[in-house]
Amino acid sequence: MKMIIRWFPGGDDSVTLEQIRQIPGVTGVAAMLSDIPVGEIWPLERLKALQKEVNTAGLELEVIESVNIHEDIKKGLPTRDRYIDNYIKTIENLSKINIKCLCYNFMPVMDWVRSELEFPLEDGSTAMAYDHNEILKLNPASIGKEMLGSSRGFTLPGWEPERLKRMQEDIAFYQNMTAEQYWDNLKYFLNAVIPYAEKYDVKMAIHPDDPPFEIFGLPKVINNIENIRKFLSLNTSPYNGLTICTGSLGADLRNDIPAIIREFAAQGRIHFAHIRNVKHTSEKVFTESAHLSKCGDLDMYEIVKALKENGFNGYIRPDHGRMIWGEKARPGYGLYDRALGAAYLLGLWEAVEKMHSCKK
Ligand SMILES: [Mn+2]
Repeated sequence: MKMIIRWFPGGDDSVTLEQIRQIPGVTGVAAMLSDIPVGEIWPLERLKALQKEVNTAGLELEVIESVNIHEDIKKGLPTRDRYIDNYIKTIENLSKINIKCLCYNFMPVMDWVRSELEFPLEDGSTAMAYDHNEILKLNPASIGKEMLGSSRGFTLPGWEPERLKRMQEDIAFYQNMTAEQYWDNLKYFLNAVIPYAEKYDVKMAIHPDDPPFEIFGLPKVINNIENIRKFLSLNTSPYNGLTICTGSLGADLRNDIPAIIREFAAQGRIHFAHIRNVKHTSEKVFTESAHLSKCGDLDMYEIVKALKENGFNGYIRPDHGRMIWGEKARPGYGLYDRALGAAYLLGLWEAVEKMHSCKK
């Protein structure tokens, strides 16, 4: 297992590589080139420069998160083949700098959604929050503007300006698509790309839908154990794998996260884990919380134990943190709370590991 932290290059992060280097036990980062328009090839020279910058700070560039999928692929348009070819070329370039894991998602139109980015918690910190009723009150075309309006001037991954411009018409497009057609488009993408992921030895790790329930009539794919089974059966290569995001899946209280991890880690299909906690006040209403089990609804001991006991050998990062100690950062991606999260998760990992060696 390798503990890493998500970092945004190009001056688009308040957190520095030097700070990340000083978090005990963290050896690398997950990063992306957010200025490359979705659908275009990521240039090798840019990737080499990014890797050099990370290495110079004493860290490894471990995971690319994310290379986003062009909407034409998700829509199944004839133009998708050009974008799939570009995606394959990007995978080839990632292999040339020895990247072994690529995180992506297959959410239509909009990426992750929250109703508030700075929700005040009792202890004086703030966190991102979701209230389904508040989301339904919003004009779907304006959600992005509202989210970006409170992002402190940072880009929000998955909320690129070009995506926002087309949001209304894209939402309308999917109203006429059945869930099975959407699955077919995902299968078409996988069957085109996974053979190259194998060839170039880059494991593909799809991120769950966030939130995992339906909004504005848009299709959902990676949102519960049945659909994850279905996804993995579309292409059975181990290179067709998962990013398990405990907070995304955990937003639906019916999801048993340790059970999901046990099943798919044992099959060698989990390559990357985002670990964070959520605290519900009711169904579909939650705040992101500190990582500790006692701070949210998820049992982090059981989650780490499920990974360790089922042979998980991939990358873990603490996911979104709260904003604490007066920090001003991109929502979810401050230094302090994620550093606390990393230390806590590494503590749980060590405890589980040592309990196992006692039993032997
Ligand atoms: Mn995540």
